[in-house]
Amino acid sequence: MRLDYLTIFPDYLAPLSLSLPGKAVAKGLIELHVHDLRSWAHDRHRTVDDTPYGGGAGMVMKPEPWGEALDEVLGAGGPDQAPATVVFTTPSGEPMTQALARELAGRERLVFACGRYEGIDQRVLDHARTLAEVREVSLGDYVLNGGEVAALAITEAVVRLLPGFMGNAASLVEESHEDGLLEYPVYTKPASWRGHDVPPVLLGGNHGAIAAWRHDQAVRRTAERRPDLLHASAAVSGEWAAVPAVRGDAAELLTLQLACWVGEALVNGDLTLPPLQEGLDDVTASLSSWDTYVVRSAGRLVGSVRGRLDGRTWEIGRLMVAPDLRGRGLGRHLLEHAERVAAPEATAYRLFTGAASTANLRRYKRAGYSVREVLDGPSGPAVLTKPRRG
Ligand code: 6GU
Repeated sequence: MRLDYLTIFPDYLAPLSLSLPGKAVAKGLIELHVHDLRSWAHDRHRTVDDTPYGGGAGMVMKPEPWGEALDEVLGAGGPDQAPATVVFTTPSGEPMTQALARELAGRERLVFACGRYEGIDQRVLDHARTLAEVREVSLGDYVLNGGEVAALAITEAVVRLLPGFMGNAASLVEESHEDGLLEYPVYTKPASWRGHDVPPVLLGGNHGAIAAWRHDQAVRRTAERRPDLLHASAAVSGEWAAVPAVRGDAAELLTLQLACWVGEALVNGDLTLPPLQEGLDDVTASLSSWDTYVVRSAGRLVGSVRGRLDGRTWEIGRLMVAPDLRGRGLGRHLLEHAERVAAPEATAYRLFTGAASTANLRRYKRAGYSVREVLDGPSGPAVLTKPRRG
């Protein structure tokens, strides 16, 4: 693997030749190249930044040095080089995770572009996308002065996963982490230290009991420190807040949609229902033509509904609740929310459900809807309406 770094502080990356990446270089697993971005700035002061168009605080990194640097570094491997992935380190990137480390560990070339100031001119990223795969990556929800520390951290997470670096031990350790849970506390000798004792269960040889204790500790820690990692069904609060959906919700919306409509398809004997035919692009596009709302519980998207005006009727659709969280009032809550946010011109609500979806029909009737007609179609969708009051 070849790793390149573009930065205005090459010294900041000196630790790369120490410790872990240094060891990987010595083993011949990786090749490191640190570049000073200013060597592609040609004015007397080797300027790399300028004031932002449109005004605002701070400085923006100019496109020209970045453009030349990327052209040169990406071409450095010769004509039959492996394709590179360019990692722009930025607080507005996707979060760095173990999964992303694993993904990057599979690349043959990584180029780290370390941003400074208020960011890099957007056209640099647009240009880079014409040359290579581009990832914008953040270490977390806090702001550093520049992306160099992030590039170091990402490098360390990636390099330790390279085959041959730590033998198989590393991957085995990774695999044995209980998925999605924080690590349990660990102890070594002595069994008693300054009045603190090692939990007795660890001193006995009962491996089943030890595994159970560790699992319990991992769950407790996760619930305490990272409730967002726990499965929603283990942490459901009953306090639902429907908020407008954003593009980043689309993948989870599609997953929930598929989970919900497979059941509908089976009940109605129709696997051609539109919600089962859609892909990520369709769901993303729908966010522009509908007012879509989502409910999250402990970070997980567990419910959604959408509405839009058709004449003077507020059409409500895609009312969905995660299958494992039904029967807790979330569906009713979402329906009431969809009615509450109807456009002011609306004089009635309308929704559709499969003619054979008796549970849905019962629920909608209880909420004040009546069946207007049953349409022609494999699932004979029923059209229900309800007048708007007040
Ligand atoms: Cl990658 N860069 C900067 N400047 N700040 C950050 C970050 C990256 N990740 C979290 N904060």
